[in-house]
Amino acid sequence: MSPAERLRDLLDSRGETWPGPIEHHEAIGSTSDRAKELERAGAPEWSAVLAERQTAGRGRLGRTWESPAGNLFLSVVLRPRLPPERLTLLPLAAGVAVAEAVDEQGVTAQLKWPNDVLVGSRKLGGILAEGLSGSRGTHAVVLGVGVNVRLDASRLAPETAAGATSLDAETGRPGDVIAVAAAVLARLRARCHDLAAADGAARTADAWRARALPWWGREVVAREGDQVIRGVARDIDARGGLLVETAGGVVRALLSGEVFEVRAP
Ligand code: BT5
Repeated sequence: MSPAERLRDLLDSRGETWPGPIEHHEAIGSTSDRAKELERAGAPEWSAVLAERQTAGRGRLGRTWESPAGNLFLSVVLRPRLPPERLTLLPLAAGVAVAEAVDEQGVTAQLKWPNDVLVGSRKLGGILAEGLSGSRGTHAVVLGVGVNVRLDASRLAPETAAGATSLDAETGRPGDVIAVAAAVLARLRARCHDLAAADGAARTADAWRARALPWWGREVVAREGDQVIRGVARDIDARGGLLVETAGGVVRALLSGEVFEVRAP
């Protein structure tokens, strides 16, 4: 049975018959680049691309996602029919889905705004949400998910390895990439469905908060574009923006960028 067939079978047995085509590649540049190509060619929503390894895996802001074999590299074409203020919650919903999928493997992950999936202070996975003006006149999003499943840390740059973890390192068991893919896809559909519900924004924000690093009230440095903002992390807002209270009590809502905790020396 091919990996794509096995993935479909696993989804079927979860009662989650997959509505789109699933492509599997032994090696590819980036599953998200391939998913964008498919989107442009008019591929249906929920088209999924899976690869055993990537040769040009991408993180956010031009960074690299190191992608040796044995790990999950998955991208999905979405055409969410959501108002703009709710669309910004999609990466957070995806983070919740990945954390839930990882839970199934017996690993408790925490989410760091906007898109890191961490165990302790180490990165288990990441999410890359890229918006496109869709080929069908709608807005499309390609959601890329990377999760370290069976990670040979010697295949990573030393500075990446120092901050990375994997399911096998956390559980002491060799992980099954296709089973993790099935869990991520099933959870992702459920979370996207939830996000579209009447109270979806609040539900998604609550689900994200429940799995977020407990940073609230702590001092952070955030970066949004060229701007550096120092303050106290307060919460996320209804759009998934990070609320940082700066000097003088002014609360800023960041919609993109990244944030670091300022640790006492
Ligand atoms: C992310 O970026 O965390 C989003 C990663 C998304 C990867 C998926 S894989 C499938 C799909 N196809 C793609 O081409 N991409 C998506 P960011 O927040 O920018 O984090 C990148 C940083 O994480 C790097 O600068 C490294 O420090 C670190 N890093 C890189 N590879 C890693 C790995 N395998 N495990 C843990 N950390 C890693």
